[in-house]
Amino acid sequence: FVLVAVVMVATLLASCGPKAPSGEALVTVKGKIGAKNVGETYVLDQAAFDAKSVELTYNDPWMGDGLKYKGILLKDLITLVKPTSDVTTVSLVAVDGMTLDIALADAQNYDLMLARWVDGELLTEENGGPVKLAAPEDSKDKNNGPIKDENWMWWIKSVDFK
Ligand SMILES: Nc1nc2c(c(=O)[nH]1)N[C@H]1C(S)=C(S)[C@@H](COP(=O)(O)O)O[C@H]1N2
Ligand SMILES: [Mo]
Repeated sequence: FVLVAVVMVATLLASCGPKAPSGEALVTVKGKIGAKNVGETYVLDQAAFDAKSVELTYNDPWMGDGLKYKGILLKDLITLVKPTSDVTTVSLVAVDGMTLDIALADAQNYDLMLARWVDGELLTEENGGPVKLAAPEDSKDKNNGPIKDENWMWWIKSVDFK
């Protein structure tokens, strides 16, 4: 009982306490990024996703066609963090070690999304969350684009401009 009481009081205190200045990092952006106010790394937390996300419809090769994914477009992230002029590659890294290199030009030309929601629900670990890659039809290799079905990368933890 004492343990339960201590946990309850601690939970209550934590919920009343001051909010941390920045939430837990969902995705860390790093590498050669140039925006003066950004610094060496740029953290995308839930507040960033709330503020910068757009919703678009994608045909997901694994979860089905016509799904509304909402998240931050890589092209918008590029505008935000301003990679230096020698950057050629946007490298996505997942918690399981999977890495996907995307040409910077492709990231600028297609609506590639760091997706946080599907059909209005936060992504779960089971369906690739907290953040996964969503790719539009015109970027798919069957339409001569750069993205293969297996490039729909789950559990993205960082974006590295190289
Ligand atoms: N992070 C991460 N994303 C990934 C993969 C992976 O191994 N790690 N595999 C890809 C492949 S090859 C497939 S087939 C799909 C579906 O994965 P599943 O077979 O586990 O459902 O996820 C893709 N995204
Ligand atoms: Mo696969």
